Amino acid sequence: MIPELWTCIFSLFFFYVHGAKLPEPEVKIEVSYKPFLCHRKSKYGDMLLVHYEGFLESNGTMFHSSRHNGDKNPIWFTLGIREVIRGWDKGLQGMCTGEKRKLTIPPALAYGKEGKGKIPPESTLIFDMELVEIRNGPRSHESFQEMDLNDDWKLSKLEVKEYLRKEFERHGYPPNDTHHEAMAEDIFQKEDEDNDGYISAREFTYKHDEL
Ligand SMILES: *[C@@H]1O[C@H](CO)[C@@H](O)[C@H](O)[C@H]1NC(C)=O
Ligand SMILES: *[C@@H]1O[C@H](CO)[C@@H](O)[C@H](O)[C@H]1NC(C)=O
Ligand SMILES: [Ca+2]
Ligand SMILES: [Ca+2]
Repeated sequence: MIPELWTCIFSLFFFYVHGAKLPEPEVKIEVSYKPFLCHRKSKYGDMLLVHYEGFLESNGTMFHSSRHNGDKNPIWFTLGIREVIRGWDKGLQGMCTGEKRKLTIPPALAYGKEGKGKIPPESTLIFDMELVEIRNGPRSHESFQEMDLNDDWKLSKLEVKEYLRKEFERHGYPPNDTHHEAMAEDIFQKEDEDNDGYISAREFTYKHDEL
């Protein structure tokens, strides 16, 4: 076959594959307050303490406020491991302590086709977020040695769960095995690339700034 024809087929192939691909949904981020001092910015794997108010974009109804609902305390979560909706994982990176952001999150990065509780299917959500505190999370570089209890330069699932348990206790949350198990599973799925049941120091370090 003539080479030009191959080139042509290839171009068409790429045109179709890439042209047909849906654009990755994005979070719209508006910074409403940026503190003057910023010692550290949030990154993948950090534990964040946030206050938030969530609204339906459709009619402005507030469906949750950490300041007014539940125990009225801000909440802790680990950034980037899908502990929360993907819109938070994407929209709360590079944020300073004390910073406030308004996030507009499309349904694909929130509760999607199913919705949840007061949130109808296919809802775009608006969150007013305030970052209260940043701590080293289970995946930050500084944590590796602390997590590696037997100093063999790799992390077992038990070591990761033990660390999560300690982190939760330190923040005044009751340890929750089910929750830690799920978080550890999630971490291993992403980090244990060669599936040997351990996260090596190399695996741990390399995937970091991917998001
Ligand atoms: C806003 O929309 C939600 C979901 O469709 C509905 O439950 C709620 O009653 C609406 N609120 C107002 C004030 O229209
Ligand atoms: C533990 O975590 C799971 C999953 O996150 C949750 O469903 C359950 O209610 C929690 N249990 C307690 C005692 O907090
Ligand atoms: Ca170890
Ligand atoms: Ca491994």
